[in-house]
Amino acid sequence: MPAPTRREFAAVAAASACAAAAAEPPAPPPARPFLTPAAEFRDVSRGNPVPHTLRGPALEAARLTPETWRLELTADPTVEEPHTKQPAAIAKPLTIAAGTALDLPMLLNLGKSHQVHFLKAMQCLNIDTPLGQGLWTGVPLREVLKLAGRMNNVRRVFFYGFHNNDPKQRFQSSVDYTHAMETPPGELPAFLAYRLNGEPIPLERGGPVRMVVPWSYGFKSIKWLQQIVVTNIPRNTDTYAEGNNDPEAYLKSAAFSDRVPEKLPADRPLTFRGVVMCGPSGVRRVEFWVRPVTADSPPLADDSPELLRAPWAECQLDPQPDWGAVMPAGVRPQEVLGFDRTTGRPREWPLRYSSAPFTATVHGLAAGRYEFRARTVDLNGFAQPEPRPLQKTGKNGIQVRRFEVG
Ligand SMILES: Nc1nc2c(c(=O)[nH]1)N[C@H]1C(S)=C(S)[C@@H](COP(=O)(O)O)O[C@H]1N2
Ligand SMILES: [Mo]
Repeated sequence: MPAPTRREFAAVAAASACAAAAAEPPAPPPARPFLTPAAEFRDVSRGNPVPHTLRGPALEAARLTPETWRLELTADPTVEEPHTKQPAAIAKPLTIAAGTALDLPMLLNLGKSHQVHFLKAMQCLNIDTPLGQGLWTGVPLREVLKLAGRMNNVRRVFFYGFHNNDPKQRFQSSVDYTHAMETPPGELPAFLAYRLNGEPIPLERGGPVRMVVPWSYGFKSIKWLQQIVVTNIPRNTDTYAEGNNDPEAYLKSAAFSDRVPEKLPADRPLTFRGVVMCGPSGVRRVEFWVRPVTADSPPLADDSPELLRAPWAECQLDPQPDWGAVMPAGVRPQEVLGFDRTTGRPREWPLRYSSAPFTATVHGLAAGRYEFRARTVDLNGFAQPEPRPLQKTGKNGIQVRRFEVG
């Protein structure tokens, strides 16, 4: 068991804070910063050695310093029957050998006319709670693809980052050509990020340059990005698919409740916390249910009749933060995608692809054992884990927090 973090004990801290107050408890203070400091993201990195452990000359040889970083953009020569009869072709490949690879000053220069900012919570498809939430800044992938000039026979865009010379260690992902090039209004583009929370992306988070695919789970947001390969292979060949994951899954809306101490005090309001992740289906509300149990109550499945008929009650989303204070210096809220150009407020809340904290305050629980659950109801009216209960398309099982009162 890892050591409990500050956040895991937030529920009890909030509960005692409420106990100190007289009648109706005030909203407890936020238990997590709205933007996760870059060093506090949970890390999911493959490789031996993991790229962010490289130092000095090894780091330079890996081209992972701002000065040595290069991005190559090439065409995949693969043909394979029956689906790929002609290989992809581009007019102007960007390669280290020809001295045409993109370097960081060139990418930052492209940012002068095409820079985008937005909030995204990074979530691993196989881990329930988001790893962290950041304000990411960079250049849309389409602007980088345009540098290659005219393209032919391109149906997908593969990309991968630094890995050592063992091809088995390559961690590759992709998007289709249409998603790379044409962002529907109101949607967010895949982009090459070079800043996180207003600072250069640290090596640990995949800097100098990381791909960020807003609508997807973390596996498409390739760290230490160095290669983009356009291809005429129409299939998804993402490395993550080898783990039986659906590599085209987009983020699910889901509520994730914080851990709860085993014992909670009686005779006072109890405040439970969590974070809601907002996928493209949106979040109509977050609900909770406290179920009395005995020590040997069997687990309840997410689709059991008792759970589906339960008296779920509404959770409170925390008030939106002070956007001027949350944004790093130099980033105005009105410039952030998803925010209104004039008011500087998010156009929807929770904001698509980001996460927001919620609380549930429970009064008058008698001594005994209980389970706490929280779930989302999306804008279609589907209650978590519907409409995609398959966990390999994104983790959205309903968490069960057992505790004892008194
Ligand atoms: N190059 C590279 N990029 C990668 C990975 C990796 O192992 N290597 N892991 C991916 C996965 S599965 C996840 S969930 C996220 C995690 O991002 P984080 O470590 O910044 O939290 O990075 C993604 N990008
Ligand atoms: Mo992941």
